Amino acid sequence: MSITKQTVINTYLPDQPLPGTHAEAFAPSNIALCKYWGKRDVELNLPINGSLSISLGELGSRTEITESETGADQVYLNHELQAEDNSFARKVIAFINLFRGELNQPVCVKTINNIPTAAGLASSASGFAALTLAINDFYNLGLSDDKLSAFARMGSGSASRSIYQGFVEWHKGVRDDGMDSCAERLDITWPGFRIGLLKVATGAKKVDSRSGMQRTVESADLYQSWPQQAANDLATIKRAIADRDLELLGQTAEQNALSMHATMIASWPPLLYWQPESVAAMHRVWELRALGVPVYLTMDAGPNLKLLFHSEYEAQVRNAFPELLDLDIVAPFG
Ligand code: 2P0
Repeated sequence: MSITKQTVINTYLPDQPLPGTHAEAFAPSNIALCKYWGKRDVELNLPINGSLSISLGELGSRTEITESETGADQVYLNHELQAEDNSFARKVIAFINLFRGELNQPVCVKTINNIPTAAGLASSASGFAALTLAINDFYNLGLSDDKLSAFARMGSGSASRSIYQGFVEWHKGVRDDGMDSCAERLDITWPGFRIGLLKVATGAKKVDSRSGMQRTVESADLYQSWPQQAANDLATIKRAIADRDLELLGQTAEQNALSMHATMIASWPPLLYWQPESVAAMHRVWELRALGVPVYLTMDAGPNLKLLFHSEYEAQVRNAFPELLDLDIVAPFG
């Protein structure tokens, strides 16, 4: 049986957290170049494969924790007070409960996501990372980066990577308590690296990634080939980053993303996050490549595309995708 989150946290926390007064933290969103898809432990969000991402600089979540002045917990999202039974508020308070133990101190938690709504990006990674950083500060826990990453992972797997900026590798780890399943920043900068956030379709998805990946693991025979491919792709992507080789990075990331989607499509019931507009945008990427512009795509559990390219091709990419607004092209190294 799986170890519970609470057991893990109790093992690694000071006996009793100190009551706090104020804390504020920011964490970036991230886009996986080698994807996390499938868990070996659902309770602790322990992945079957390692993954690697790029953080999105100033795009992400800012979370503030203060003492509640009303005597009850309060949760705000983008300046709006959330009802107690709202799913976001419940997740935030459940996560805080893991850390505050017997401390009878109601808190007020305010989260602001500055991810452009046009980009269609999920915010659970940056949200749980910012919340973990703020909790560490608020209760004076003094946790190491490894522990912050491992604890953020218990909120949402991809949040383990959002503890850091730049290129980040999440080690899958082998321990039952998951404390070696944490992320690490790669010591590499690449000023010309660009990510285009291309929103091609609107509307909430019907199957969230959490249940989507579980369905894939349980029902897709094709998933059997995924862990080995992900391990190979991870190694190739690390090499491509070290060599600043955009073509090798782009090819591997694109094939990795489409292979992940192939495992989803091979699930039962089938899981296809693509919309007709997604497929049309893929063809536009491939046409642009055929014209000699090295631009590559990656996609997560949704219909939108993320484009990977070098700054010298930004004008051509903008021409081919006029719907990309200024804020939708991210320069993760400034
Ligand atoms: C990733 N995704 O590596 C992959 C690619 C979606 C597709 O991480 O259940 O929200 O909270 O651990 O982290 C989205 O999954 O899932 C995700 P949980 P999470 O970015």
